[in-house]
Amino acid sequence: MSEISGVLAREVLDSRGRPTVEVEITAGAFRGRAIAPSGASTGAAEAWELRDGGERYDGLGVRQAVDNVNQVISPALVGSDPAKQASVDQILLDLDGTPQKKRLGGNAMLAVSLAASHAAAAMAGVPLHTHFHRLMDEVDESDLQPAMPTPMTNMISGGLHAGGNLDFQDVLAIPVRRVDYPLLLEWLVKIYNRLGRLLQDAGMEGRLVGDEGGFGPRLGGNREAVEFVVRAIEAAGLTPGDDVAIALDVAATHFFADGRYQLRAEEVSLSSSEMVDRLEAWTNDLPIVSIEDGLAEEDWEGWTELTERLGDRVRLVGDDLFTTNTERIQRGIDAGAGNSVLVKMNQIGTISETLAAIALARRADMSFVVSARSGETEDASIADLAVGVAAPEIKIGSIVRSERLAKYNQLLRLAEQL
Ligand code: 2PG
Ligand code: MG
Repeated sequence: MSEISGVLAREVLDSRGRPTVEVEITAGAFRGRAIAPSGASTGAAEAWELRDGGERYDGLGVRQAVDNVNQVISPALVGSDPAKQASVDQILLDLDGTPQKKRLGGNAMLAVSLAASHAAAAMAGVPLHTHFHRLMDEVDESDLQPAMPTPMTNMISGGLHAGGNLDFQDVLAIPVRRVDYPLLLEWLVKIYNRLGRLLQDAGMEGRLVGDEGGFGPRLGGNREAVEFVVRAIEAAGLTPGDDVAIALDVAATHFFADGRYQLRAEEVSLSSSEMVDRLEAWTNDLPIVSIEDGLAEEDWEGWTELTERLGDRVRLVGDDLFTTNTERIQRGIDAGAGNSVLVKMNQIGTISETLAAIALARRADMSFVVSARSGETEDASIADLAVGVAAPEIKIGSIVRSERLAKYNQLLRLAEQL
C-alpha cells in the first residue's frame, strides 16, 4: 500500500477563461490529478466557491483556495491512504468545519477529493469507473452493475448561459430508443448540425453559441426554442418522441423574483401554479420527457404541485433545488418534490457526499442525472462517475467544444470496455 506523499494545487483556467483549482496527489509511484468545474446558474445551497476578489481576473482568482490546499490540506493528508475515500473526505470536512465549505472552499476540497480517487484507481491498477463502482458498492449494497448513461445534449442555450433573449436555460435532445452509445452520439451530432442549418435558414444568428456550445439565437419565445429542436430531430431523419425526445433545464431560480416567474422573452409574470400550467401544456403538446428546475429552489410547495401533476409521466429533476445535498434530497422525498436528482460533484464538494446523494436517490426510487457545469475543463471524471454508478443519464452540454468532448469521448472509450 502507498500513502499520500504529496498534495499540490495550482490555479488553471476553465472553459470561460476563469481560474479554477487543479490538484495533483502523489502516492509513492502513483499519481492522481483533478480539476474543479464551476457553475454560473448556481444554487444558493451549493458548496462555496472560494474566490480571491480584488484586481486579478476581475476578482475570480483562486489563489487563496490553492494556498488552502498547499498549506492546510496537504500537511493533514500526507500519510493517508487515498483508497479510503471516506477518511480522506472526513479529514477535509473536519479541517473546514463549516456547513457550506466556506473556510477551505468547495473548489479546493472537490479537487483534492477527486484527485484522491484518481490516485487510488492508479494504485489499484483499475480504471476510474471501476474504482467509483467499488466506492459506490460500499455505500449502496444493491448489486449495481456499471452501465453506459444516456446523454441529454444541449441544443439551444438561454438564461445565464447565452446572450440571447431566452429565459429557459437549456433545450436538450435526449435519445429514448435504446441503441449503442456511438450511434447515439452520431444522432446527437446530426440533430445539432440540422438545427444550426434550420436556425440559419430562418434568419437567426444561429451559429452563435452559449457557454456549453448550444446555439444561442434570439427567438420569439421559449416555446419556439423547443419547436426548433423538435424540427431538427425530424430533419435528422429521426422520430421525435420515439427515437429522440426533449429535456429542458428551465433553471427557474434565475428568473424568480418577488414570488413570481418573470419570463422576459414572453413579457409575462407567472405565479407558481401558472408556471406548472404552462409546463403541463407544453408536455401535452411536445415530446418532453424531463424537466429540470421547472420551479425555483425555494418554491417547495410549487415543486410538490408540479410533481403531483406531472410526476407520473415526466422526470422532474432537482438541480438548484437539491444541490446534490442529502438533507435537501431528503426534504424533497418527504415533500414529494421532484422525482430525479441532478448530481454535480462540486455542488457538494466531496466524492463521498456525492455518492451518498446518489445512494439516497436510489433508495428512494428516484432517478438521477450526473451533470457537468457550465464552466468545465479537460477533466473528464464525470464520464467515469456516470458509468461506475450506472447513472441512467448524463448531462455534459453540447457536442462541440473540447471541454464537453473530453467527456463524450471518454464515454466512447468506456463503451468499448463495458
Ligand atoms: C445546470 C448547469 C449545467 P451551471 O444548471 O444544470 O448546465 O449550469 O453549471 O451554470 O449551474
Ligand atoms: Mg440546471
